[in-house]
Amino acid sequence: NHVIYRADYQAPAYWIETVELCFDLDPVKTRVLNRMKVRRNPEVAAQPLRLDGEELNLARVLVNGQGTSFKLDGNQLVLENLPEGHEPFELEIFTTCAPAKNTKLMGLYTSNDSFFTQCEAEGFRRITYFLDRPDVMASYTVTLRADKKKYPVLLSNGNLVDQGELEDGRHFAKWVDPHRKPSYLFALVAGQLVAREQRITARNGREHLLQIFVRPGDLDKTEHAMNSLMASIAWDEARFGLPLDLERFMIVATSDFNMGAMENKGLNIFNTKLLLASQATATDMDFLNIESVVGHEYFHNWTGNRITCRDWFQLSLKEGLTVFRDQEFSMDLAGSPSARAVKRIEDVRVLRTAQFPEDAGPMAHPVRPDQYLEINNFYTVTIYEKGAEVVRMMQTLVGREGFAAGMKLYFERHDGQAVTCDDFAQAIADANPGSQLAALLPQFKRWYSQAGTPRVKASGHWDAATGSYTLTLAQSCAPTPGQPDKDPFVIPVALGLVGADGQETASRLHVLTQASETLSFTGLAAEPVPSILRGFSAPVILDIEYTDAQLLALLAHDSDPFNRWEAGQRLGLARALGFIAQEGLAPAALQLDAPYVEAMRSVLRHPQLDAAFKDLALTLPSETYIAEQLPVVDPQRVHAVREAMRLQLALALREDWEWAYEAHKDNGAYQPDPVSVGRRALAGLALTHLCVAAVHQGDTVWPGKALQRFKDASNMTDRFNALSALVISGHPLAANALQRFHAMFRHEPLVLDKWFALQAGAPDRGGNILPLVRQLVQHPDFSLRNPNRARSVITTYCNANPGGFHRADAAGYVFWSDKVIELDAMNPQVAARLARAMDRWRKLAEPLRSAAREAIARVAARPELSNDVREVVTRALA
Ligand code: HT7
Ligand code: ZN
Repeated sequence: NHVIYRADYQAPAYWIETVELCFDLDPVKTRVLNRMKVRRNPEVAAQPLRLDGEELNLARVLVNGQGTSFKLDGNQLVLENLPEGHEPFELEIFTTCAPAKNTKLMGLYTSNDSFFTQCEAEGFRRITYFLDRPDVMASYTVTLRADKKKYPVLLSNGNLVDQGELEDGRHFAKWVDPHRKPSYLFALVAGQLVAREQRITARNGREHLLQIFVRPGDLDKTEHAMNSLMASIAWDEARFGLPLDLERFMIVATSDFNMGAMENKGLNIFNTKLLLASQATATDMDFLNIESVVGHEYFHNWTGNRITCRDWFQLSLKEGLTVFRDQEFSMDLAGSPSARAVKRIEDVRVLRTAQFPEDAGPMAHPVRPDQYLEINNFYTVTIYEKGAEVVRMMQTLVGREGFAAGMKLYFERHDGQAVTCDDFAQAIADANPGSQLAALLPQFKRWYSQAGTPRVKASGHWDAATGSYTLTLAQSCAPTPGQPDKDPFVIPVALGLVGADGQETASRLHVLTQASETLSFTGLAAEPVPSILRGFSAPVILDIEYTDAQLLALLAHDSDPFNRWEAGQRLGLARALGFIAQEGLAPAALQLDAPYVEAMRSVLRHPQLDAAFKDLALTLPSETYIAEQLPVVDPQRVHAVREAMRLQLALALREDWEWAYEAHKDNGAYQPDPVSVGRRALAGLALTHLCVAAVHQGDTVWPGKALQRFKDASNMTDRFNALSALVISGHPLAANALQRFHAMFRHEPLVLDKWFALQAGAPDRGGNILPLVRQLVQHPDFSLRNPNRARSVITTYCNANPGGFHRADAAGYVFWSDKVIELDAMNPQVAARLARAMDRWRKLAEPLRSAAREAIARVAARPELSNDVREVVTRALA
């Protein structure tokens, strides 16, 4: 229960060379025999061996076959009388644990009568006593014994070397992992599972068996995941020269899982939500997420597993790099430049709506943090998404080929090791000696050490007499907890100058290193419009005072699709902020100006733009993003203004939405390719606007069409979009459709999650959502124990429904505190994530701010809180 500091890192005093684990699996009492070959680390002063263990019953400890004295010190087993010298000795530990009681879902647990493990970050210590830290890499041999009828499939990492029958209807399987690994990559699975199998031959001629294990009824939903896995294997070989290093690569799905998926060596374990898909049950978004997460976990096989983290402060070494790799994978699969841009825009949206607030709030931390109380709290958008942006900037600075060369050097130097973020950055720089990255490496690495989102203020000056344009870029970064002052970052700024006629007059990458720098452009015929931070070339906030005319020009002409989209967002954002600030303006009375509406119409009707881009461009900035731009937030007003703006767009573009719907709602064979996905998304957006307009006008035609679409749809995307249109518009037909939807899919847990989330996230009308959420948590299909289900209702309501959550009567906050406390007793990780819904409470307008503080203090006052939740609420109140 104490803070851990990066600066305190010390190499382990002992190495564990081999581990032989033998499990007698039983839900109530599983016996674990752990036989290790251990030796002292000659580089560290002699000291007792301290092994981590949590919620274990210790039965026996033997050293070289003999009983030995030991102490239990908190959660550690301490062995003092160990053999002298540096020869390996055998340490045997026998413990039991209770998987069925394990509601934390860390360590060994049961779910639907099967056994699963989750060991990252510190779950292995809940299975046996161990040096549970990533820099201790060992060779594992695992024997699983269990009742054959109940658990016919017995899996662990590596290769199956033996299996057979035992007495009393039990059987066994023995697995040997040919690769050394840290304990967090250990996994076992046992249960009644079936597999989709695929044999492949890699480029180098090696044969591999790919298997995806699921519950028997789910086999028909594994084709997409298998295709994604094969695509991932091919991509990593082609782009980075990294082949599959295993004879057998297995993925298993479980419906009880704290996060999305886990990259255990050769035995990935996935949340069913990110593995199972059929056109009848999964949306396009699900298909895309599965592709990227299957890729992500597979890519960890090299970036994370072959080269792992020295300590958990280096988490972004594997996560930032692997997110970067999965983003590139999805972009490469998407194909066309426009589809790549759509993916980039989606990734940036996540960064700006989730990571920027994190970086501005009480949990702000550097990409490589300096301290933590609970490591599980640091699986964050900063470590993952901002970490990926840092890697992306490296690629921008050294070029794509230079980056591939850097990766090659990284593996040449560090394969099989546990290393640091410094080692990675050094390898990329050393492989590119003439690059700006190499020249600026110490300064560049401030991205790892300084928290907070830098701001770049851009101001242009046009001198008509000389035909020259100067652009001044000035950077700053606000204080974050523990870091009052920041030094300048290295900021790659991709920029261009766009003429009024749309012609591009300049395009370059400027690397900003000073607090302020001025760039000059000469020989220009007319004042240009600057297009700055193209492709979102750095994770910064760009402050620039554009006129509407400049933004309209960029929206119409910018050759950079990201900034084209960004111009439309800035136009919408400026209007939203203007309406919010206008005191006395009732949202119902607001009027969108004709130039903006016409610009949106032009995008929607544009003959060349892709539907997917149109969908993004016509979607207003989210409430969360709008709120982040305000010093003091009244979420109700933000919600009301955004809703009113959407209604205006719905009414003003009504005929255009009708056209868009009819032109894009094709019913061809279902394919989750970028073009079809974009068409369905735009049709869905159009249908929502048409229903919103219809409800306002008291017209029933479009809600009726939406209901028909809901009934006739041949895939979940169209069906769910139609249902959402009814729910979002608040049309009375929504109730009937929701009921039917539930009846149709009552045996499909992942679809029921959607049903719950749609309702918990629906626009609030007169405070109706909280009572509905209270009903939903009483629904027979609701369960707090299942993380997916708990998140679908509670996290959706508290995190993704600001209008419904931030109630004047503070009842939303009371609900939040009740649920955080209730959840914390069973699953601290899930509870702590929910606790983060209050991160930005200091920005709230009174009386919400005081009410929020009171609710957080109520949670913090509980004496029995987990470290997970305690860290979040303590930081929030600090
Ligand atoms: N590396 C994995 C992280 C993860 C995890 C961490 C803590 C607790 C449960 C967890 N499940 C998965 C997933 C990834 O980033 O690939
Ligand atoms: Zn990962």
